[in-house]
Amino acid sequence: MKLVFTPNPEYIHKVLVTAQEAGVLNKLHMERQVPFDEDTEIWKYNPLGKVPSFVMDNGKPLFGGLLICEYLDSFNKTAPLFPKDDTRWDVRRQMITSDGVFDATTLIRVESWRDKAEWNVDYMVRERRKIMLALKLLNEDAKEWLKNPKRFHIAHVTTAGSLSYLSLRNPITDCKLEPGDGDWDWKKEFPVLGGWYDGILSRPSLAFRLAKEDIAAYPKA
Ligand SMILES: N[C@@H](CCC(=O)N[C@@H](CS)C(=O)NCC(=O)O)C(=O)O
Repeated sequence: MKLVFTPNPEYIHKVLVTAQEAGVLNKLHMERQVPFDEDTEIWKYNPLGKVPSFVMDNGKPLFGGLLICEYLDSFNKTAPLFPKDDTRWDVRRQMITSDGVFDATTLIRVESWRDKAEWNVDYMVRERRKIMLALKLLNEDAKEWLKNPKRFHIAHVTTAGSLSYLSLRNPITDCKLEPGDGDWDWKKEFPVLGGWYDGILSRPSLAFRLAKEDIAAYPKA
């Protein structure tokens, strides 16, 4: 199994956590590709040009982080993360909501790479709105999660991943799109979600990150 990733390990966080929970982390061959590099070879794995991308042992590709997670979860015979019971639609909606926070965060950041005078502010404010509304909804979901602390599923993985990315690179405080954004603290605005996040981080699979030297050591091709 091959996992194609970027030097920014936040993009494959959910994939690594799911692989670790399924006990197949050591079966992953890692290949580093930077989608925005001119000489990137990402296209040979994924016509959509994105990481994470994946190649199964039969040589067939998979792409879309959530689909890769679902595939890896199929090896989890003890406690699969994608439920099949009555909760499956709620959990998948939560998964999509939190993964959308990650995508909106990325899109604002990518736009902010341009000179400030060239920013498409309307577009950035629209993505900002998605982050705020999605976090509001997840803050409600977290009330239910806290009632059942032993349960762990894919939406927990994607939510923790999106929140750790937001804690690391926060385009709302960086870009200051609306009044007060410079001091915005997601944990203050969404305290239930913040409390849930602080608690869940002690789970070993969530705390796992590729070491910086490992990221540098993986061959580009
Ligand atoms: N939520 C998506 C995120 C994928 C994503 O946006 N990856 C970025 C990482 S830089 C990318 O490859 N962008 C290249 C592009 O949009 O062309 C997933 O998990 O598959």
